[in-house]
Amino acid sequence: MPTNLPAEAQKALAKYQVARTLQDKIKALEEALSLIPDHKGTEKLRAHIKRRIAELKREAERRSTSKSVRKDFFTISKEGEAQVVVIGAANSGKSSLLRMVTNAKPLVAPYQFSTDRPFPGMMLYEDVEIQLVELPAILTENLEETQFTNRSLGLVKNADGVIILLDGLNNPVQQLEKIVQLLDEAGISIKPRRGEIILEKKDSGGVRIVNFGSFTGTYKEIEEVLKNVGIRNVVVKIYGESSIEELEESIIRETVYKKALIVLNKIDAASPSEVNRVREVAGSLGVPFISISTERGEGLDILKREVFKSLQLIRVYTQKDGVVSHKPIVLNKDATVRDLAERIHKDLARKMKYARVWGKSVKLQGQQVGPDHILQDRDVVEIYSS
Ligand SMILES: Nc1nc2c(ncn2[C@@H]2O[C@H](COP(=O)(O)OP(=O)(O)OP(=O)(O)O)[C@@H](O)[C@H]2O)c(=O)[nH]1
Ligand SMILES: [Mg+2]
Repeated sequence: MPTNLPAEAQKALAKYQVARTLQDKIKALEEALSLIPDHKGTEKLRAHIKRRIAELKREAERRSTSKSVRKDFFTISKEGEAQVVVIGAANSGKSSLLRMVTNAKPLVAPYQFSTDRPFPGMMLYEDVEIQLVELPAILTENLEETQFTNRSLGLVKNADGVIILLDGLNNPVQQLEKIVQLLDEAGISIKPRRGEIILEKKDSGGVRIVNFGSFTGTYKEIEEVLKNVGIRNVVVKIYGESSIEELEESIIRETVYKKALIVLNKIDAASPSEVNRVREVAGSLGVPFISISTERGEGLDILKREVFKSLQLIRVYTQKDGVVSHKPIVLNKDATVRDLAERIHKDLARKMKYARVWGKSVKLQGQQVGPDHILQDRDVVEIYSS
């Protein structure tokens, strides 16, 4: 953020920090935008502000429509180990996909909006249950927004992962670009994040910086930027590889990062050169890409595996008196033996003395480990407690 912003613009950004309602936030940001001169040095900040305004306007719209619709229609409670939503343009084959890989039987039809409410189904990947939820189309066949766009995007925020399902017969590159833009305007990023700065505002204590990663600028710059927008008491937590850009982003926007998979459907009829172009765009976003045909059943096993992989989960099997459980306990990647013990029983983590582990995370099979030992997919663990 340029440190030499006009005083009036700084004031408007400070106003944004304390604004309570959506309308006040939009007003403050619009005011700031009109006061920030447009040149190279302010380009990124202006872009962040514009996106945040779009995001707030969407949120306002979503709130006004969801009042008139019965809420329970549009919420799906999570079941299984994770919830993955399937989004896309009308007729891209979302219902067809659910029919092929889950136990659900939504209506498949050649006309658009045949699905007009979220539709859940359970997918079994090996021994893990993952819930897939088809969301009503966020784009029409002409790639324009639909009556469902805002509400469907609202559900993406709450999910553990998202499948972007593209219709291979309907300008898939353009579809992908529009969907990424819609997500972005809803404050959702599917790009793997490089770094992140979290701001925890306080009532006193000044600016405190805690660095868990690396920062490409100076702490003085951070303090300057925060002062400019009227944030005086805050704990700044730096993760990963962060720069002033991540700081700006956290001041202006509240981006949520979602694990995503880009899936192109209808490869039985799509043009191979177009498939390759989508692959390239997905690659440039850093998001995994696969192509499938729900009609011919092609690529569906790969899809299941990639969904599981993208969620970054591990399965751990507990052993008791030499007997290994059939059902895994599913944990986040990098989970420790302590996390496993806590999941089994609150007291077990406290009472645990040591564990024995078989699998990829140990050199010696049956190795004795402590609570901080990091587990890997398919480990078998026996916990010994006092
Ligand atoms: N050629 C081809 N057609 C497909 C494939 N998958 C789905 N379709 C066709 O695409 C049309 C739409 O399929 P749906 O599964 O209903 O699509 P949807 O995304 O759920 O549509 P809405 O819920 O209306 O947004 C149907 O006519 C399907 O037969 C495929 O792999 N190849
Ligand atoms: Mg459908």
